[in-house]
Amino acid sequence: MEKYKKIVESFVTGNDIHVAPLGAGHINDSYKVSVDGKEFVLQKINHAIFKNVPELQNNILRVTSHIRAKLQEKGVKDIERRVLNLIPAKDGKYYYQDAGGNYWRLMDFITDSKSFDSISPELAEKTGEAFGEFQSMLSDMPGGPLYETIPNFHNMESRLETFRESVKKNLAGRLPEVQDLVDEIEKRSEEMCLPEKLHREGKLPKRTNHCDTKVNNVLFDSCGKEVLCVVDLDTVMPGYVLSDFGDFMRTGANTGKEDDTDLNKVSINIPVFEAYTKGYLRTAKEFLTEIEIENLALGAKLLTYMQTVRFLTDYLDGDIYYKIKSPKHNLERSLAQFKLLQSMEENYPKMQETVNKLKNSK
Ligand code: GN1
Ligand code: MG
Repeated sequence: MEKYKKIVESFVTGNDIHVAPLGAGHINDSYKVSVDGKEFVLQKINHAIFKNVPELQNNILRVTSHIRAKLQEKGVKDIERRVLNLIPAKDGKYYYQDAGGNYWRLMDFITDSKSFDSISPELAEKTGEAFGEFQSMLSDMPGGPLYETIPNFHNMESRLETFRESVKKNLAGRLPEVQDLVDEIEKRSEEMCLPEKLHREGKLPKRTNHCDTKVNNVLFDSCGKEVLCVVDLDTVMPGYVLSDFGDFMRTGANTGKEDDTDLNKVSINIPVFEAYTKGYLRTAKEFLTEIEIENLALGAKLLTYMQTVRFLTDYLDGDIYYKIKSPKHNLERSLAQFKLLQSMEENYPKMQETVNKLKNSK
């Protein structure tokens, strides 16, 4: 507790400081802080994953400043609840590095808000609109492309390269146990690298993406009716829109859990797929090209495949990236993602039909 107080005091001054754990992300550690009654979010940035913290924080500053300016232009009220607000440290930097080398940041806590961990079609539609609007607001951000906070984050070719290295090294000796899944991954590798190929051919653009489009990264007002803002901006960086679309489907349009051990529960939730697509296209369609729209459904398969690969890579490496809750957690996650992928493969014609049907509706 004393340790946290000192960190908080490198940003703000106060007499009565309280710190309590907040949320359950896989990567950073978050705390809710109160300083003389005013609430903040304090985060320890996972420096092993986000290697360049000054660039990371600069990205977030650029994104939030641009969105804030847009909202001001539109005359939106209540701006402090509509976009994250980073608090500078007393030395003017947007992060603080403690004596142990850890990096910290402070933000205003968004009051009277809630996020959802479960989904309904109605919620999916609002979330789709929110992420479409987010991409749309950032489509004219000046200053050139953002820094890639994790290089090649959603690049399937690069993820496969890393995966193949891990298979070769077999550091944790787990390869025999997962050989079947490795084979299934390899069978699909060409199809899943199509977006990289289209990009090289100049057909698929990179835009500013969120790169972690889970439903719980959208804050709603306390009644859960209206979207306030998109949060978790660490991975906002250049990418293909199909990635953001696909990562929502991977996380939201699943009838089971990301790490479900009962694979019978895991399948694509078609009503949620349809509702998100409707909301997303409503706000994003004006800036999307035909080829981007045509490849949205592929994005859902791709991100599910990518996560199958990422969890399995970590299992093969001996669990060094994701926090785990049990020894086989990464394998269970990978198998559950693969089951979801198979369900998407079965439903692929229906998914494409849905995108086609909705691209011309209002
Ligand atoms: C990580 O920490 P969290 O839940 O926001 C990961 C995502 C994965 C996700 C899997 C920086 O996100 O890419 O899709 O876990 N973030 C990073 O649940 O690797
Ligand atoms: Mg995240």
